Amino acid sequence: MEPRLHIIQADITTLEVDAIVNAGNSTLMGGGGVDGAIHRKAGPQLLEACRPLNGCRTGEAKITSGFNLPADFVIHTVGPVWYGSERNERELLASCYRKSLELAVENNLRTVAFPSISTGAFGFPFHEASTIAINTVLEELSQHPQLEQVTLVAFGEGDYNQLKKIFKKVTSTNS
Ligand code: AR6
Repeated sequence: MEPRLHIIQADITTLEVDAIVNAGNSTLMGGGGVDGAIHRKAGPQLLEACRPLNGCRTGEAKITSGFNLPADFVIHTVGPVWYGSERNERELLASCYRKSLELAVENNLRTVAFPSISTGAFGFPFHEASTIAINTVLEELSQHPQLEQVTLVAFGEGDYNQLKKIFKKVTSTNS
């Protein structure tokens, strides 16, 4: 078991961590879902901080301050839209988790929380996305001892129960 990987059910905008990850779109100019919730709570300064970033490619990540959020920073990433697995969606999703954590390490951040990237409006199947998220975070934790805690945040109870089950399965297969 990796004690630095946590799974919780929460509204990610309430978490007091060094950085929360936003599942945005390539404009980084806001949207619905978790993106909308993060911008609402952070306040309009977040949009102003995103503007000069000139968007973000799918699978990449960029960082801003967290403004009115309890989190110090927001790491903005863009998950792939699910087209049925033929457009490199799995690799792109893994890249979101990897690049976000690498950016956290570059900025000396130690605690990071992720929503379930791409599983809402972008339609990535939850089970598969969760398996990719867990495996990629475990790989990054093993490479970066300075990361103290990475939290995978499920929004609803159903997602939370599913995520916990997938976590148990993945970690029993890996060990
Ligand atoms: N806290 C934690 N998780 C949340 C929250 C929250 N407050 N709100 C939603 N989720 P989505 P995507 C979960 O659609 O699929 C936006 O318009 C939600 O239950 O937010 O990557 C962007 O601008 C789901 O499991 O992101 C993009 O255009 C997960 O967050 C597009 O949607 C992701 O759902 C990105 O789509």
